[in-house]
Amino acid sequence: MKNTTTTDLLEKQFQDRIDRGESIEPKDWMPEKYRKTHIRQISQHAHSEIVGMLPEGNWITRAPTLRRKTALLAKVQDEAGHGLYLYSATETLGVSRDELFEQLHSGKAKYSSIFNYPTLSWADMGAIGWLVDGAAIINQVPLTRTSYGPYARAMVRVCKEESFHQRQGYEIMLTLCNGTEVQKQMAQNALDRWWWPSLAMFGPPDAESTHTEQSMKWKIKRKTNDELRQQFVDITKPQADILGLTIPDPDLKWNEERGHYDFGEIDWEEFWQVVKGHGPCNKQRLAARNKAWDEGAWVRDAALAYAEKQEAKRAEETAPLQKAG
Ligand code: FAQ
Repeated sequence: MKNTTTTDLLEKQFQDRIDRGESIEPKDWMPEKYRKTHIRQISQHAHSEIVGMLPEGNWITRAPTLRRKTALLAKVQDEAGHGLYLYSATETLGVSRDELFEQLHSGKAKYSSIFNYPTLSWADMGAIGWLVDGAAIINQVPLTRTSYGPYARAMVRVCKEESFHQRQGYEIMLTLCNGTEVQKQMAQNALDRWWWPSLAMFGPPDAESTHTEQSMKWKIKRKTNDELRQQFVDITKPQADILGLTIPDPDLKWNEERGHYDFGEIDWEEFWQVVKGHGPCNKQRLAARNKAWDEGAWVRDAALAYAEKQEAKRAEETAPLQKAG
């Protein structure tokens, strides 16, 4: 009984801190569910960045020019960096990186549905930058003000880099759309394939979202899935118009009364199939991550052996000093 009262009080003080807009730091008291929700969301985000390298990595050797290749390489490396900041942020909550890797490699962990779709042409590099990074920015800018300090700080840098990614993608689309008829067709085809998965990427509708209500209270999420999805549609439609491309949705129309675009129904059945592991590339993505992990074993072993040698050397050097002291 006494314990429950103490926990209630702590939870109230915690909620008051959140309501005042204070940042929660790793050593602060936090409800267990707050800690677990963060481990879940930040690690899923980290896994998404790491798996997200694969669809684009597929095109590095086939980029059409040296300039495109350099930009794509830099983008994919940035994604690795984002994964690492996010794994570090997750570790501050008391989970080890090895545990997180195990969850990803065994298929237990979720990562974003969007990365289970194939990249069939060079135009997909444009569409991913424009749409997927565009969606990521809209989702992640509010996360720079999320209540957990290490996550919020990681997101500041991530968002700056995502902004470059979005622009390089849009520029690829613009070049293709100003090119030959066949190039414009490639761009349209990429838009047709990536549009709906990009909308689904924001997560299930608010009414069906398990975590939104609590996450909004704790200011983990600053906007709901549907609010962010609407913002994405409103920003992206005029960008498609500039490209001269058609968004593959006959129901997409400006609604004067709402001051937003109306849009058609997302295929949620497809979304859940992909989330449950039955998307076009889920098996391929997990196999590629496991292969990279296995083939990288010698690097981890070498780094560990080096660290142990350095440690032994330091111990040897400080031993006489300690004896003298
Ligand atoms: N895919 O109750 P909610 C990027 C799951 S990074 C798979 O609404 P929540 C950069 C969800 O986990 C992209 N699963 O959940 C890049 C939950 O399952 P659980 C990743 C999804 O957490 C660009 C269940 O459905 N971004 O793109 C998805 O409140 C280009 C119920 O959902 C982030 O992770 C999905 N799309 O809201 C890299 C941002 N959506 O865990 C390379 C941070 C939902 O109970 C190239 N995360 N689920 O088993 C977030 O903002 C949130 O976690 C949401 C989901 C909005 C993704």
